Amino acid sequence: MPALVLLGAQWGDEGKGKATDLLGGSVDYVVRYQGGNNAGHTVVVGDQKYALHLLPSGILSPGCTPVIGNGVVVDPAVLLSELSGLNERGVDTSKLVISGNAHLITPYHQTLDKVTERFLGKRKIGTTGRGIGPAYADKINRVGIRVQDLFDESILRQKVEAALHDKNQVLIKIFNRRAISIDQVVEEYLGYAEQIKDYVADTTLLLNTALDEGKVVLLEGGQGTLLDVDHGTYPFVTSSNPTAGGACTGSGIGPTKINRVIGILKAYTTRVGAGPFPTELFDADGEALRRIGGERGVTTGRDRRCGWFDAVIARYATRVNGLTDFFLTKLDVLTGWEQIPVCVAYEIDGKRVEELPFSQTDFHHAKPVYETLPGWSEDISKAKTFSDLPKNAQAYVKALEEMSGAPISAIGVGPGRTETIEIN
Ligand code: 2SA
Ligand code: GDP
Ligand code: MG
Repeated sequence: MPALVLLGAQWGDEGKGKATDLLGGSVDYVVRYQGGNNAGHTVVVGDQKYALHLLPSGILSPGCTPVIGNGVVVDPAVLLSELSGLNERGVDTSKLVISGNAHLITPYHQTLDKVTERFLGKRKIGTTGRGIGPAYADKINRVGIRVQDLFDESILRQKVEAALHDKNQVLIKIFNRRAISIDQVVEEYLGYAEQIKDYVADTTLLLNTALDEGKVVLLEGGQGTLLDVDHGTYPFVTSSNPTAGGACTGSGIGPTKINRVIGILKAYTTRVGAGPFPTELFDADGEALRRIGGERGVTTGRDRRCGWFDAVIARYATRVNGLTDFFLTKLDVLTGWEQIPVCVAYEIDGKRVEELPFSQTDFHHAKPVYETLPGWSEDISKAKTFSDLPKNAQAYVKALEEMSGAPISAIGVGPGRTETIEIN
């Protein structure tokens, strides 16, 4: 059996955690391939709710091996506290495997993330402040520190020295901050080495060997398509590739091994952080979506911006990821609206546009063109099959499927594992 990818089709928080957990019972490995502890993936198992930031959601499926791939940036302090938090709740985390090639987030990355945002003022990205951007910048700049560097003190020291050479100048001269002590960073990070060494392996070899043996590997994305550094609403993006291509580079699994790419798609749209969002609502409907959908950042606690479903974005996600199918989530949240507007195209400078504009300026000026679909008032949270849904809810799903360009293979009607309608 080959590998499959599960990723966010919008601006993140579509319900990837729940979807991954749902598939966790039928796959052998769950791999995070990008991002870091900026992610917040919620999994609800019975009456227990878990918020995972860095660990793959598959950690909650006993038969599954969770893997942190080479494309992830790892904050070791967060890693250890997330592990001990799960252990205290009785979750076995001993099978976790971490790539030796994954890069480390250090305290100076967090400092730089925060001071840069402050410096940008009104133009800020609205990052999670976890040091994600600066850690990826160091990776690309070839002054990053990798997990494997923790196990050689002399190399670790040389790399921290190289990384801090310029940064301390920037901190002192531009941001008026104190210099960061090389000794302190080295000492702190050597302290993590002993605690994480048993988890570290060559994950690319491990995963490809598993695939050769017929095992199933699920690649779990963080954030979402429109937050991709190449394909998203740059510069209002994260600093990695949540899109399907990132699943290959961030895991070392070749594209020929992947036969399914699932886009997780919320029945409406949300975004956290700054940047364009054509269907954003600033009225009572937006407030109601936020309240009913519980739209609050899992990592930072920020209110998420809310708006109607945007089919232009969904079509774009189908295209840039080569999606095979969608999981539609949070349909239950729309229960009670008499009419539900859906954005089918944009109007830009008086012209109707069907595809996502490639120009940032055009996207900022895009006004949604809505079609209105009839809503439903019946409680759908107990629906088990598609035909259990009220006719108008069925029509809403079918309309979204048609507009989005890939079949919908599952529908979420509540946060719990069992609150899902599987189609086929
Ligand atoms: P960063 O920290 O450099 O990755 O921020 C850059 C942009 O990416 C957005 N981003 C996210 N958007 C949605 N969900 C994310 N995870 C958390 C959650 C977010 C939270 O699950 O709720 O708690 O605030 C996530 N992570 C990064 C971010 O808002 C910036 O727009
Ligand atoms: P992720 O980052 O994509 O994993 O999503 P988040 O966990 O940040 O946000 C999704 C939220 O929606 C979480 O609170 C989930 O428990 C919840 N959720 C997921 N699917 C559904 C659904 O079908 N219905 C409802 N009501 N909630 C859902
Ligand atoms: Mg999230």
